[in-house]
Amino acid sequence: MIDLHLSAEVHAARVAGKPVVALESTIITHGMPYPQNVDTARLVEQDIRDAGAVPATIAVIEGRLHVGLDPERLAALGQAKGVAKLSRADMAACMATGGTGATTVAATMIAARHAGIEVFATGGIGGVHKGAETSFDISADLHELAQTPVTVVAAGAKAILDLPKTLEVLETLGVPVIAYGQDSFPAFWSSTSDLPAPLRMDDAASIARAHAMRRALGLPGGQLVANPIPAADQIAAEELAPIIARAQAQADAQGVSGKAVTPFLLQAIFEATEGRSLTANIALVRNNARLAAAIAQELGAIGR
Ligand code: PSU
Ligand code: MN
Repeated sequence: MIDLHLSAEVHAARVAGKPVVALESTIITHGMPYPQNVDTARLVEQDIRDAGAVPATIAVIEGRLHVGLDPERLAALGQAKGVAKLSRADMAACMATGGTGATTVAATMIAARHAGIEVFATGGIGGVHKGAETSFDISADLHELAQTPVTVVAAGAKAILDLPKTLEVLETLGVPVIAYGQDSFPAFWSSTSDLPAPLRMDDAASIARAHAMRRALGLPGGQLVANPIPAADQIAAEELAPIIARAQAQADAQGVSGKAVTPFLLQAIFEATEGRSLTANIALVRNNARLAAAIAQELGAIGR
């Protein structure tokens, strides 16, 4: 029933029992401008190979669920206009109607589980938006983390969000939030925030063991690994705060809502920082890819 297509590379990895790391595609279609989006996607894939694992970028193309995109499909997706942004709610409908769409964190987790991939790298997960008490805008990514057993490596949640509320919801949903190598919860473009992370681990092996332990306990959800952006690449939170506030005010004034909010804010911040937010975003995704590859390898060593 599911038209699943594995890239040759992912198929070979499966046969050989090599570790695989899932990658999302919304960051390509909605998170970064062309051509940096395609360049970054290629670099991130190569980072994973260099770290000894195999990348599987996920997207729905003409109804087919692709796990691993060959370079031509990746380049085409990165230039295509009006690609749908697929989350848990719309992924099946897109596949059923032969549509094309990029997968968010939530939809990528669903696809990864279906393909037997347990580790996934992205930039930052979606979360509770500022003003959620009136807009009710809470990303489906949070609920997915509570349901789908995939370890997601991100640089925390995007700093455009209400980070304290995002952590509260993750706690309510029983999602482990593990800061990597530090006590504070990282804030996407900035390596630290004033929020303590609920858990801390300092090596990939511990994260893999915790993943395997959840599996052994039969717990349904995944883990969020919050990996700080390298200090040299970060933008100070104090510098970003007024820029984010202005972007949010623009979004509110223009009545931006639903799926459009996150891409709108990222674009406004890109313009206000003259591209520096994108440079930082690229650095943090690559950093996350390397850690995810290490976790996938450790998980492979543990076995099932
Ligand atoms: N990480 C990035 N850039 C992005 C995203 C993540 O560095 O654009 C995307 C992911 O696909 C994530 C989505 O799932 O933003 C969150 O969207 P929303 O807030 O509408 O759930
Ligand atoms: Mn939303």
